[in-house]
Amino acid sequence: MKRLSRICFITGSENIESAVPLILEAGIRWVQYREKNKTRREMFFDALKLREITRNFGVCFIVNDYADIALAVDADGVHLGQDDLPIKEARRIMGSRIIGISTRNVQEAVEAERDGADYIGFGSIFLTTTKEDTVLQGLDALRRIRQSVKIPVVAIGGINTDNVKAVFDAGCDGVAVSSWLLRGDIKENARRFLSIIEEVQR
Ligand code: TZP
Ligand code: MG
Repeated sequence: MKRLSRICFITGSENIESAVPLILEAGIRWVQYREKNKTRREMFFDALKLREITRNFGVCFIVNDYADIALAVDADGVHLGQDDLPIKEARRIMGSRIIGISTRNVQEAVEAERDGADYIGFGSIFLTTTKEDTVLQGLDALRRIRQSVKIPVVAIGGINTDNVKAVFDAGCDGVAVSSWLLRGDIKENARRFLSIIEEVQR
């Protein structure tokens, strides 16, 4: 099993190039490039820059939605949604790179594991404004997902330094965070997250 970090930073739509180095300087070792409003070509160039930055820090870099862009920039993997390329097809072109997939219920989680996903994303755990078409799942649903699969479960949606302990206590292997890391002092936010996660894991 490829080893995943406990926290993934999901890029926001602004300040990508300035935010990511701060996040990485603070010690976060996993970045997902997520963009919903740009052209595929613009995304390719963003991803290329982020690949360079993440490579310089020696950290994991995943591209959301698009396996072609992930491969074109030599990313470590791709994160798929339920409407993206099926996992089995993605596996054929991604080889041993990481494939993650967003899931919304036990059935999707079990299918993802059966089809060879390396990890599943599950959310939204809490209220979030980052994604509009998301279902509020809560911690009990996260516990049920945890019990339904063996592959790592990465919780997402509305996670902050006040609730992250409860999320790990519900059994997830990692968390994916965007908006909370990006408001105010990015580096300090990332440090706070990491120190709480370290405490929780002890
Ligand atoms: N799915 C649910 S929330 C989210 C995705 C991809 C983005 C991250 O959410 P947040 O609340 O900004 O950390
Ligand atoms: Mg997607």
